[in-house]
Amino acid sequence: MSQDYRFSFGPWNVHEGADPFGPPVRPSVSLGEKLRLYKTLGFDGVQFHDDDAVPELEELTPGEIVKRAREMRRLLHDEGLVAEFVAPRLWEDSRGIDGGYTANDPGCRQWALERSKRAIDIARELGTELLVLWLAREGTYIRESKNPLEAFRHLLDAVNKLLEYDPKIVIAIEPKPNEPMDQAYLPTVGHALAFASQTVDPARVGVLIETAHVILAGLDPSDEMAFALSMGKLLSVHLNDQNGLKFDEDKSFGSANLRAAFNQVRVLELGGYAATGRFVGLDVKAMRTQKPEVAMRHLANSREVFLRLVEKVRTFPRDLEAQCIANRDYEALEIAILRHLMGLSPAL
Ligand code: XUL
Ligand code: MN
Repeated sequence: MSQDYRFSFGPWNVHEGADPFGPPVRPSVSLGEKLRLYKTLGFDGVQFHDDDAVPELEELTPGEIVKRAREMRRLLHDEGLVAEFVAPRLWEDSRGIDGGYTANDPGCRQWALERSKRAIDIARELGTELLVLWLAREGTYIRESKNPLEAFRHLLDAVNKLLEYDPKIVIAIEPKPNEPMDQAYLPTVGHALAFASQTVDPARVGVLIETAHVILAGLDPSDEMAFALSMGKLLSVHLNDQNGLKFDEDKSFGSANLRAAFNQVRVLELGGYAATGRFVGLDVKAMRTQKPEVAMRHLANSREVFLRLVEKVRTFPRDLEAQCIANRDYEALEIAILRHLMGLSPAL
């Protein structure tokens, strides 16, 4: 079973524990040390921001960036790891304050495009064709600050230019409805896929779906995943959990709503996700209270929950399910699922 799925996470998932209200509480872990953790935690894929792979890339020429990325690939190879994707980090630089692709300042928009091209260069050198766009600041704090029709045109223009820059690159949009912005321009999977259909090459644009982001949009993560899977558009996932409508919590997978986690796994199983060879990505944060030596267990725990839920999906009795559905007795189906999740016999 664990051989069916490949798992990935990003180096930002092992972190110092700072939050908006308090400083770091754990020492920094170097990228080299983080990479050594992957295999021991059961992970084979690394998700990169562009500057995770090539630190301080704004100080480097395109040629130097390519050279550093090549060195990173060797490091990955030595650890038996592969890069899953690269994501341009447009939201930390001062030129991204008003958004990148949708900034009002044309100079900032140009910067965002060039930075994204460098991210594609890095992806190419790391041996992956997947570019993830979490459109962090592409939205507004107040609606009147941008002409949204122009903003959508700028967004489409930027994505088209990236598709044209590298004919092999595949773009996964990671929708999120809010945070850091009051309102994001592509808040849901539906928005992202409608947008994808308008690009110069819709076949190369899909989505990365994060559990917490979908919950923040008031939607059901398993339905969003099924929607994308039904169109062959689910390029990656960021499994985690979220306890209601508050800040983006990135809790361990299944920790807030085990049944919703079961349903996400069920949909990935129904949609044949494992056979696509795509990674099961975890985007989970350790609690700030964790001591340094156990501040990576949330990753192994999330993977364990995923694999145990695969087992739960596969062992739920199909005849009982069919019988409940034929009788339209969904109360019976529900209690059977709950018993199964509680480790009891579903038929009792
Ligand atoms: C933000 C988020 C990011 C992206 C990668 O909420 O989920 O971590 O997944 O930049
Ligand atoms: Mn994410």
